[in-house]
Amino acid sequence: MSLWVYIDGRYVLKEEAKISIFDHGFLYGDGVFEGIRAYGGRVFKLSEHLQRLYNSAKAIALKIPLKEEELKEKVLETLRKNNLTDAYIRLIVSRGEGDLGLDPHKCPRASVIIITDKIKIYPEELYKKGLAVITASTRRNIPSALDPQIKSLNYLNNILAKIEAKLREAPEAIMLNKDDYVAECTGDNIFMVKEKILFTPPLGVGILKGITRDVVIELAREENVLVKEEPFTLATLYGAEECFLTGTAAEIIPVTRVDGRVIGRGEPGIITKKLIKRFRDLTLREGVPIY
Ligand code: PXG
Repeated sequence: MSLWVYIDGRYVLKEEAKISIFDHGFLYGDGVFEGIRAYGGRVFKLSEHLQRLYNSAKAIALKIPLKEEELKEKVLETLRKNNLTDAYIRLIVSRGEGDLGLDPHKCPRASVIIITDKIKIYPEELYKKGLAVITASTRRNIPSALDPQIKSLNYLNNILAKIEAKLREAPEAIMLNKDDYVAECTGDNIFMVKEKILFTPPLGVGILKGITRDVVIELAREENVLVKEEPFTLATLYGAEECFLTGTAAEIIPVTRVDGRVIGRGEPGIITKKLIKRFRDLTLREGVPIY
């Protein structure tokens, strides 16, 4: 099946979709992005993702050359053009073409790219068994240098941690912040359950404010689970009863081992399983209709 990609107001076939080697997104990672999902003909949390994209762009003083409402329509149009109802959507806004210098003022026009494709996710078996993750030695960027709340095209910090995971044959890596607190994984937020309380690191630890994280906090509260956004260390996590990761691609995925330590009984916990079910129900009920 041929896929159409939206680039700056035009649709081109995936094979012909190209950007300039002078684009500062390519030269410097100067740009922002979002990863979004569509389930059963509806785009999940589209406004929230667009809001975060515009906020990330604002933080790097990048003007998106489309109004939010227009961009939303383009996302839906791209999905329709590709006949997709269940999809992964990658929205990219790069600084655009400039010269070889850093100066963003030499890039007159930001580029907007929308890629939609079938989703590639973890095999269902891992949702039943849980992941065995490791802790990376690479620390999460300090917010005063590059705030993790900006979803920028510069993901080298996360990629370095992902390389560590792969070298140790783990699917994901936990990243700590510079003060030794658990921050997040390379592309997912992290939660743990202790004494029936659901804990997740607060934004101040230096993490991305995940949209799935927000949904999970809300669902847990609806289930009368006490949720605390509090910093915790690795030693505390090793003693958790349950642990899971959240992200647009992974949704909610259980973690059953951390650095070789078995979490709880070594299988997905009760609260985790309940949240997975509630989350899946929600994705099928809510969202912006494509048609
Ligand atoms: N933390 C980081 C650092 C992320 O990049 C999340 C948490 C989860 O956020 P959402 O809003 O998705 O719940 C992300 C998500 C992928 C992929 O394809 C995901 C992300 C970035 C790059 C690739 O799995 N971001």
